[in-house]
Amino acid sequence: HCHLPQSIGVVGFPFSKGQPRTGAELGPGALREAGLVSQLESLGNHVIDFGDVELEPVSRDEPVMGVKNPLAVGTANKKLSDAVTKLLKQNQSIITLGGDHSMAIGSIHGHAQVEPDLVIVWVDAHADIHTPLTSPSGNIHGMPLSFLARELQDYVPDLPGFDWCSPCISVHDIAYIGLRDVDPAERAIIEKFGICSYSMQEVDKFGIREVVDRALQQLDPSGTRPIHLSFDVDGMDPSLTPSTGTPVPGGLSLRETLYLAEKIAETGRLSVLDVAEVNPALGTDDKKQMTLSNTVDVTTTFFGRHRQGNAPHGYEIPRP
Ligand code: EXY
Ligand code: MN
Ligand code: MN
Ligand code: MN
Repeated sequence: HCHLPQSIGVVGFPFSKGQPRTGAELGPGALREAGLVSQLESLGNHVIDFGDVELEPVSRDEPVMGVKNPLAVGTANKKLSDAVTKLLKQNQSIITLGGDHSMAIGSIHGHAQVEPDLVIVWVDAHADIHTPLTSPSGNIHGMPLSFLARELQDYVPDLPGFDWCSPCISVHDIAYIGLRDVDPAERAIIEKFGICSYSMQEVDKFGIREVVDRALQQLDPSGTRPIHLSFDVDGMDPSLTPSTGTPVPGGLSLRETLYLAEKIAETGRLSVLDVAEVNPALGTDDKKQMTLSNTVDVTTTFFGRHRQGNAPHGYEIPRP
């Protein structure tokens, strides 16, 4: 089989206030510098880099109910949402380069304005579904799904900067893959609503092939709905992506992650890919390079790179 070349828009979201460590705002620049755009192009994709979402500093931003930087996170994500909505109308697919994982608020919201029928595959060590009231840390990167899911709105208070953020998905449109650090309240939310979850235990038990098949089948038996793939690099094992803010041992291997990416690419329905939580300021230079090269390899695999190799489109074997 082969992939039709895609038109892909790339947009950076240089933002890190959804969590306390500085450096995640450098993710988009570092991924570009690692050759992401040219590697996507070399697969035959038509790629346009739209640069970074322009973010303005926020002056007064006191915690609200323990939630940190609500105004900064809310206003930045409004801009990302508008950018994704606009760019998706001109491109088949969008890659959003984070930035911490609070970026999923804007990215999914913006995606849903164009594709209200989207499904979400959430690859992460964490469930990122705390409400502002259940979060142990107040860091919004652990909460994005609670702002987006209709079923959770009774549990989510109004926060400054979030007035634009109307819920746009159902909890039943989410499938997790790779979980291994889920807080008690998050587990209670997953169980209460029966959210589709494949933790590392299921990956061990069934294998990645069965996990990906089941997740896609449960989300969308018809196999027709657009896919939002929210890829937190801490879903992979920290031996592969060490430069990230909240590493958790025991993660997805490179082979498991590439298999997942190949299968998602094969659906032809990947509409938006988030690449979240790369923090080039963390770890030695070696660790940073490893994180970037593994992340670029996974990202290009979501857009047609195959481990079996890719023959150039229209290639003619040279004759003497
Ligand atoms: N569950 C923890 C919290 O809410 O503070 C840790 C969240 C980490 C979120 C990371 C990026 O996926
Ligand atoms: Mn995350
Ligand atoms: Mn995570
Ligand atoms: Mn393929």
